[in-house]
Amino acid sequence: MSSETARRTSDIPEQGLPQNAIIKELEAKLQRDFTYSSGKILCSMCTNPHSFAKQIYRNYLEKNLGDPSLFPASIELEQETIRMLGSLLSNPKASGHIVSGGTEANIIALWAARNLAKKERGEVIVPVSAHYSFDKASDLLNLKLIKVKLNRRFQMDVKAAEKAITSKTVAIVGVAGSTGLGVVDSIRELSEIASAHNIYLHVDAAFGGFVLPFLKELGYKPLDFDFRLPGVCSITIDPHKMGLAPIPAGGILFRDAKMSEAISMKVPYLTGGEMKQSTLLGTRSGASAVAVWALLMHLGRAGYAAVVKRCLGLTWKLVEGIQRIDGLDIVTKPTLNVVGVKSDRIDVHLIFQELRKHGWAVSLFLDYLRVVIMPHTKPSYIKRFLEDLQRILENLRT
Ligand code: 0PR
Repeated sequence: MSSETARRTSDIPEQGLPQNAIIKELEAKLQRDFTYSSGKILCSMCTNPHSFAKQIYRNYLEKNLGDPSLFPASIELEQETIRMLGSLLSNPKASGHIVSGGTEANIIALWAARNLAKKERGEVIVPVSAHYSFDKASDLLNLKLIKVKLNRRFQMDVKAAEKAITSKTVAIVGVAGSTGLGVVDSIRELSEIASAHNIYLHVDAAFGGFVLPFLKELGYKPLDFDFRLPGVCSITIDPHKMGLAPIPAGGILFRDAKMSEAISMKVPYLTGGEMKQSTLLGTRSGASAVAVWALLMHLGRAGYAAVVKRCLGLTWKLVEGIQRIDGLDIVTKPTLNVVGVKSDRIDVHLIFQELRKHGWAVSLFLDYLRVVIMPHTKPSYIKRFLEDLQRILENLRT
């Protein structure tokens, strides 16, 4: 037995090991993980970050946005990044932060909405398709989630949402790119309702935020979802999903700074004197924000549009392929690069298990499989996936 295998995994070595030995051990230990480059990951809303963003991220690992007095230039870059994201979402004056991800962004949005509303035992109206980060947020913030059914197109039922409004409502949440099917709720109608009742509207575009702004120029039907709609108060948009940035990088944008003021805390003792913080985390990655800034500058709008064009093109190839396989169909026509796959003949759990045996990672929802076509997906992977699916279906049918 080698000394490595003899070591208990709970032991910190008494004497440090040479770096090469550790690197070798890590390579061996991490081999079981999936890799984006294998082409087998079809379930993730994250991707292999852009190489330039990785390089920039590595260069600035020591930056801490939690201490603006030490890193004022990094904070300035974070704020420039927010303004660029704001202009992508039709409001260059938006305020906000690069945060750890969609979960933190959604928590921050509801935190602000709750504080602004100043209501006892507040309620938040969400579609049943909302990401589970809203369950976390409601638990943390002592808010009750009112889950509203979907219409036939898997969008939040707007009439049901309006009916759910009470004197306790502190916010309505619309999803622009749902986790399961990539569906975009009718944010325009939600905006009208929210404005009419003077209620905070948050849009979760964690996934759709880097896709929807490009639909029009790519010849797809554009969908309103952003600050152009007057009722929209805040938007989650995640650079570490379709933004190609290294994890962790989420984004929370508020229509104006007054909204985020509702959650700002005074931090009196830092080097630069009294500071205000309006994020959940204290110490937080400056490298993340700088990498997003650098990537926005490097890819530009055209670069992101090209990424979206490729993903959507491949999505449609996948859809055509799925529809050609006897026994399979799509759940709904995709708006974004997310496809729900269902079967009226074979239990999707069985298909999921067979795909897993073939090394494919897709997501298993209650009665459908989710495939996400991210920038790491190549046409050859889709071709192989469809071939395997076809064979799996044939075998399961016999
Ligand atoms: N909002 C929406 C609409 C989401 O889909 C997600 C995550 C979040 C918020 C939360 O974002 P964070 O995970 O950044 O906090 N959606 C993915 C999902 O649940 C997250 C994911 C990503 C899961 C990669 C698996 C994976 O491999 O499917």
